[in-house]
Amino acid sequence: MERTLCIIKPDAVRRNNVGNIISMIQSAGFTILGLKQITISPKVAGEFYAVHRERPFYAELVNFMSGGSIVPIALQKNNAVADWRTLIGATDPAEAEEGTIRKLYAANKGENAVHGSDSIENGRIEVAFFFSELELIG
Ligand code: 3AN
Repeated sequence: MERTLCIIKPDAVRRNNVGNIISMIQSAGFTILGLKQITISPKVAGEFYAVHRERPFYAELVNFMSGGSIVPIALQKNNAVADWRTLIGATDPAEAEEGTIRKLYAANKGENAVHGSDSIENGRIEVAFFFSELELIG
């Protein structure tokens, strides 16, 4: 079964939207395999977003993601990666469809409430970045 990684980002945690977002995840039929609230260092945030190392927003992104609590959630579902991307909406909330998580809860392109893996392969890699198999329900 396909896996994808959700991260509820510091902006959404700060605005107390964790419960609302989890409710949307469950209503959409995802199985939550693992979930925790943590803070990460700039080094760990930098590793997670290493693919964006050359992008102009990299330092801002690392600073933002290590600047408050985050809630990584391992999700499972048929077609989990694409269905989660559909539910979260476009990177820029101004372009996100009505009813999507980013339309409802994101402030801007940088502080955009949630993360979603962009491929099946990255879904597996990113779930493993935050969770050991022992932390995931079988
Ligand atoms: P997505 O999160 O929709 O997959 P990506 O992979 O293009 O979007 O970007 C990863 C993260 O980098 C975004 N979630 C966002 O936090 C940040 N980001 C993307 N574009 C910008 C930008 N123009 N300015 C600031 N931050 C950005």
